Amino acid sequence: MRGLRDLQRVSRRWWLAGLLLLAVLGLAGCQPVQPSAAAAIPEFTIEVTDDAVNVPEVVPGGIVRVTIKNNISIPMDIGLARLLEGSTPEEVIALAQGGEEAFIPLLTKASFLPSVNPVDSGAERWFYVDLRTGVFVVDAAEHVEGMPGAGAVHLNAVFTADEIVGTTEPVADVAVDMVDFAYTMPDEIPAGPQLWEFTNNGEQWHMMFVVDLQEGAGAEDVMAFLGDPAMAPAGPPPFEFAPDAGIPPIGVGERAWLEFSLAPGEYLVGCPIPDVAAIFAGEMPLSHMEHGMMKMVTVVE
Ligand SMILES: [Cu+2]
Repeated sequence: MRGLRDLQRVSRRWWLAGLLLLAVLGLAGCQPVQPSAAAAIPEFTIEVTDDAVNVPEVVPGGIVRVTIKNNISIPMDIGLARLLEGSTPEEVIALAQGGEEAFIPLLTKASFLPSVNPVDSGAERWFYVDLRTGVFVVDAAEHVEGMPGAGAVHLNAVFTADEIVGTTEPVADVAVDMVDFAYTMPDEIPAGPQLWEFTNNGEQWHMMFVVDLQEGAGAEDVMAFLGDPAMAPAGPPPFEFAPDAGIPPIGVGERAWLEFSLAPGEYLVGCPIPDVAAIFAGEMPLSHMEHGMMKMVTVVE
């Protein structure tokens, strides 16, 4: 979904964070093609073609494995959203394309599930997600670096999960509980492929970027680069976004499982989303990180 970018534009001082987030999003998601961990978990595929998004009209509810295939010649940003009560697929599809002004209304109409930005041409990505039941919108748009241009082509589909079928919990290696404004998760994580379970138990949307800090760098360095660009220190940032790690924003109450693999080292995880409660109150928002939603994590051999 485009919403993250729009959300970033809500507050001008966050524009750089927006750019950095695009880098995170480009890296977030799961490894391609992986044997099913548990045959009991129902699965379905969302396939993007030149003129349509193909997905079954009715899919199994509960915990499912979703595979996203991009069968067109350009990279696409592909995401899922749950319709909140009282909203229609048409309004959510329109708002998802509507840019900055549409973002706050979108927050009240839909809840985001994982997105993969981008899915390369010909590529396939997967994740587990708890759909529960509901009506869902798929939004696929041409991937762009930086801020999305107006009038980008979107392809959409709508599907429904009527019945809880998937009741098998994937076996998570790393459980991350996200609240306003903190992560509860282990301090140490083994290197190599790990299945991370993300649960948003907060009252706002949350995400996680994962940065690999250079020796001697700390959270304050990341904050300095994510804040007001006019105030950013000179020179390159003393950190890098970890490849294939992190999760784009997910809505309140959502759960998703993504596999990624980290090399040993010291990492900072954080949520740079602006405090939407402050935005609703007409105030200049602090970021969730500034409210304390970040944590140092050690990845061990
Ligand atoms: Cu957050």
